[in-house]
Amino acid sequence: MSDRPVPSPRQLAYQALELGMFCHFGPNTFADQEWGEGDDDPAIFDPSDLDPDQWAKTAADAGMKYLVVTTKHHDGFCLWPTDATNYSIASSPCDVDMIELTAQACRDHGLKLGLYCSPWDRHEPCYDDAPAYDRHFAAQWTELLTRYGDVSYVWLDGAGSAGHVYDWELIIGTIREHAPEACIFSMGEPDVRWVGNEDGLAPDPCWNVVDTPAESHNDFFLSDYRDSFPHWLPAECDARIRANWFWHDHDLPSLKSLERLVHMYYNSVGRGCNLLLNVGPDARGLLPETDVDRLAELTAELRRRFGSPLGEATGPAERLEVAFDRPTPVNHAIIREDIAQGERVRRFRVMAQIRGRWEGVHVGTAIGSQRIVEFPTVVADAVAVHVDRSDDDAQLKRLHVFYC
Ligand code: FUL
Repeated sequence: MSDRPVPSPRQLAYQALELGMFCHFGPNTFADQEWGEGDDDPAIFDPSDLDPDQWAKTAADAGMKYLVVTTKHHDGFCLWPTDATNYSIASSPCDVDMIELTAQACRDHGLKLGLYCSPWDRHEPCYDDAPAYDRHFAAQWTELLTRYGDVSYVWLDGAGSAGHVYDWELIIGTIREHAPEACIFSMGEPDVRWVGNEDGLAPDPCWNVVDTPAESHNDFFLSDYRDSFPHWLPAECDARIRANWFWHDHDLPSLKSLERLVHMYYNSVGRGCNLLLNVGPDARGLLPETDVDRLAELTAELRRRFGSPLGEATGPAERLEVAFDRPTPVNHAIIREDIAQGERVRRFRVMAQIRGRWEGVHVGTAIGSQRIVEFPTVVADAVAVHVDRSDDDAQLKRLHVFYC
């Protein structure tokens, strides 16, 4: 038996989610900026029709399984009435608890809730007093993780924090104490790593096991974690439906095309990563109709491609085969490995049986939780996936075959 790392239960639960929605919303939305400096007047935060239910419904309709909302971006403005600072929604004309509304909307639409709370804080006067800020930030996480029911994901963004020393024992300890089942993104003692770009594109292969800290695109670790690589550390692809994270009334032309989004899906979810796609609520507090429509197009297209497999074979097995009762055009396969057993496949082949002869149509390395394989159309009697090389016995879970 190999002693390579395997996923924890919370990582397995996270990896099964595959597709999520990111919502960046805050004073930046009203100030036509991406990184507020922490001095925007709370009075500008004044959405006319704030409706997190519309965000959650849109996400659920798009087949997304989780929603991550900015509770505080780098500008330090808190979207919940925190006791830690006055610089919050409680000082704005919009006197509601936006995180409460979002948590309720997620429950209503069957989504897991993720909370983004920026470590870097450009407003908080104690930010430069590291121990004081550690206590402040930990207190904010205590509020976020005790007031809103289950939180499945804690999103720690490294931007702006270079050179700042955080007390990860305190911060991670606080998060684990209140939300032991939540995965943590990227910092401290991460369960999930950043893929390394914001384009929704994972490299090929994109292994789940990371051997060194340098491969994880992050420098902020608890020392025990840093000293105990390799880790099971799946990558998440965070990406934007437009050019920016926050809504701007002038960036509609940057709305990504259906083709771009499908390409993104193939190169993220199709490479075994979760895709966290940002759709920024506008100054009404609603996802723009244009963006909602584009997501609906994406959902319809993915359903058209992958909604009805031509055949299915299930494992556990080292080889899976789908046989047809007549020659059938095929050009895609979706292969899953049982990652609960770890990432064992090192090299695989997809074969098609054409007029009685087996021919290779694709070779690859990583399968992981899910691998979408596209190949030139062939008319086949059967399609099979073979594992050519693996650590221990490969455990293929499922093969689906399609003609798109
Ligand atoms: C980055 C941030 O600086 C962006 O504003 C955004 O929040 C993105 C998800 O992460 O690091």
